[in-house]
Amino acid sequence: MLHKDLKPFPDDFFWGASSSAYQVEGAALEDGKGPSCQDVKEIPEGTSDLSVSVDHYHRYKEDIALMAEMGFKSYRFSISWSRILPDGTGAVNPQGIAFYNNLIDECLKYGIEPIVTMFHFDMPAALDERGSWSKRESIDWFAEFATVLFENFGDRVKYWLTINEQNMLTLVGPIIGTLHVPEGTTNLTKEIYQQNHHQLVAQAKAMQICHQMLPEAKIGPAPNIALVYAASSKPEDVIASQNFNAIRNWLYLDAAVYGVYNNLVWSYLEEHDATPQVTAEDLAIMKAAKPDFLGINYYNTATVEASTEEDQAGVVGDQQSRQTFPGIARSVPNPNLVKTEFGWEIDPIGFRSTVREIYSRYRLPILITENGLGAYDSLTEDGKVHDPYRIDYLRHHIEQIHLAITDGVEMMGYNPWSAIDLISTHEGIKKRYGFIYVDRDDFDLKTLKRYRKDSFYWYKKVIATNGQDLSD
Ligand code: BGP
Repeated sequence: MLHKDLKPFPDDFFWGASSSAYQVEGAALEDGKGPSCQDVKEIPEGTSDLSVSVDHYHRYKEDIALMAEMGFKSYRFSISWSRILPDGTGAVNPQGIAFYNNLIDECLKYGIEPIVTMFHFDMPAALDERGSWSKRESIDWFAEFATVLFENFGDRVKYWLTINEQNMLTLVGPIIGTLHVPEGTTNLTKEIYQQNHHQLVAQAKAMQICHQMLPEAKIGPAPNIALVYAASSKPEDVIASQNFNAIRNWLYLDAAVYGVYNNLVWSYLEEHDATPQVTAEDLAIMKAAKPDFLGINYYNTATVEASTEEDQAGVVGDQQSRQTFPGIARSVPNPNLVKTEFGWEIDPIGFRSTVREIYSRYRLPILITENGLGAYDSLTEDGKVHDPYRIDYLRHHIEQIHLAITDGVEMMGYNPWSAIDLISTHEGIKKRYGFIYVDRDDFDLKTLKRYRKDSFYWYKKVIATNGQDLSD
């Protein structure tokens, strides 16, 4: 659509940014916190461990004050399951409750809406040892955790996200350090999609508990959605794009919103003897759960071409990776897009097409819970960080949100990744995303001092003008 006049951003648009507990807090085993799978995983070569991260646990007051200085309306962060329940179930850690009470209160002190992700890649190690999401009882473990969260924080937290990027847990778990493979697994696809099923039911149960305990609160999923393009106008490439859209994207949103399994994906699972065990009660729970909005992480689009059965299955790269499903779809580079220094394609127009597609399928308000540019930032002698490349990236993506709003897509907010530099899932602190620079390297904690990047001042103006002024 060519728009003569753009509709304004909503007055209550959530301008903010995001983080996750394991990537930002540190204090990994402090004040009663139990280890999570992230604290016991094999650390990717050449990257920092998560014992300190950027020490948000001790420095959150300074960090929230900096977010308030930018004018944030919201801060999307996650709560560490094993900081609240060190063993994953049972005894509650009072110091964990106290930390998140303080973090939430600090946000509210500045009028910043806390948007809480319940699960962000950090399964308690104790539950990993008991079989993690392989076990059907993981549904009850998550329901217990959800109840503790709603009991303790539901009086002040009005926006909840269930599982961060469940599709990435399923598709690229090994990269993220979250894949749990039980001894003796013979059909890995079946195992992974059974775990995924338990997550779908657990998510649905958490939504129901939220609506029962906190009738005023709003809750939704937070998948990583990338619209999948056909590499050409060849009909078989279009079929391939429909296949990968279903496997990568619609499986998760069809289940969360309508409580049904996407038919293309179910057919793919049948073909590979990988359909999960699903009970009538599971489906009833999934159908009864009604998300109030959709949290969406967007980094870029994907492009696929037709694939033959002879193709080699596999993943090249990470969550924005190239994946091949023999006979179904084969990811290929998009020659029309430039890439970041870390190889991720950049597609602002694809942002608009992705949210348009989501809205036309699900007709629910969309909260952007991640979008951002990982880059090698550097600190100058006089304490500056010049990141015009990040300003450009964010400007171009915000422009597309503005167009989507004018297209009639209900956009609730924009919370880019990340509020402050933090530890990448697999590329360390060197892959920086924040508006706030943290003075540490992967193997040298340095001062951990915070510095305002140029993008900090730019975003402050964007927020002050409610998205009207995106100029440098
Ligand atoms: C998303 C995760 C975030 C964050 C982001 C950046 O998939 O939800 O936790 O990690 O990707 O990715 P990376 O850290 O791999 O650069």
